[in-house]
Amino acid sequence: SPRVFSGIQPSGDLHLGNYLGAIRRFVPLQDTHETIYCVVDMHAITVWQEPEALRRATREVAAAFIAAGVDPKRSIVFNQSQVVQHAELAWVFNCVARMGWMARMTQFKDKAGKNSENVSLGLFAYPSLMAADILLYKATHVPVGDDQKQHLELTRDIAAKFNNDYAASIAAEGVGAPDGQFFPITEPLIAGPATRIMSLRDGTKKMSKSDPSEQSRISLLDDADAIAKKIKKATTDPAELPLEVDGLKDRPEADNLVGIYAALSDKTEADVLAEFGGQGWGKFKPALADLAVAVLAPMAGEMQRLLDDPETIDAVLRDGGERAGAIAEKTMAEVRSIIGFIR
Ligand code: AQP
Repeated sequence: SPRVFSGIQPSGDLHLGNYLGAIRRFVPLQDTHETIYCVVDMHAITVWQEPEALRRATREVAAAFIAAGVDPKRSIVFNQSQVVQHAELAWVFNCVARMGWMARMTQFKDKAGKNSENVSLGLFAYPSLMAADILLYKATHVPVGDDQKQHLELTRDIAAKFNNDYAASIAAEGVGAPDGQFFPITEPLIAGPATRIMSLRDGTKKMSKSDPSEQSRISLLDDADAIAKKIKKATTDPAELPLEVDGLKDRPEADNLVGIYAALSDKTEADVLAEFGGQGWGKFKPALADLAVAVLAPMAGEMQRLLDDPETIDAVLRDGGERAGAIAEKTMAEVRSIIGFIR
């Protein structure tokens, strides 16, 4: 049956990009797929996290999932470190993936910057752990933002190489799918108007948790006042909104704000321009702020309510961890025999 896996790092304030690019899309998939949603705390520590902040951020991501409409009874919701098989399979994949594949990853190059001698080894191996997250559950589909496309391609390469390197053993163990493959070649689900939300300060940079400027992102826990202020201050060019979608070309800030409006209102950019084309930012920005508050404020309230009761969140994560662990151990037991590890 089709199975979805996706993860979010507890590495700072969740923002509108995480919501529109990923979390919001988790909800309808519950009707059509078996769904597994993970707070990837082991990914988060590829860069330094204060332990107390990591615990808080882990609960915050789980609360965001639930507040957005993920039902922890229908979906499996857990934090990655509770299921040790993620680390175990990642090691196997470190031995399947090639150095050259990893070295081509643009996210590593962006995050490491000029200082690549001094970042953690984990940051370099990040995509290998991500492949393990997905393939441990033999997930067929992964809803992510556009920035994760390259990592998803690497996941497919790792699955294909493992299937190929161990083809004889997979057949001998009788653990392949009917087509002989052990791991599926996972499809990314990257669609809609908001697959890459850009910074409010710079339309050429993606909105990001790790941007030092809080003005660059709308956080999911921002209050109405903060949301309105950030949108009001968002960088734009001086021209009016265009009448046609074509007119957004080479206007990254305008394109971004119109895209956010479209995504938040479930309309197309063309619909939004039919309403606001020819008008100035003084009209559009307050309308966008009202819309953002209408969508985000109830969710922030629900997140806050959940966060006031951390024991309940931890119990959800523990229950999810047990259910995820059962699936993970089944895959891992097969992987150990395929490789030739004695138990
Ligand atoms: N700006 C974005 N627009 C659309 N989708 C986005 N995602 C992230 N930024 C945007 C999607 O959110 C999911 C979770 O991402 P992550 O926690 O793994 O972190 P990330 O992709 O590295 O994004 P961040 O939030 O910007 O974190 P930092 O600053 O730590 O790198 C993914 O599905 C991602 O595509």
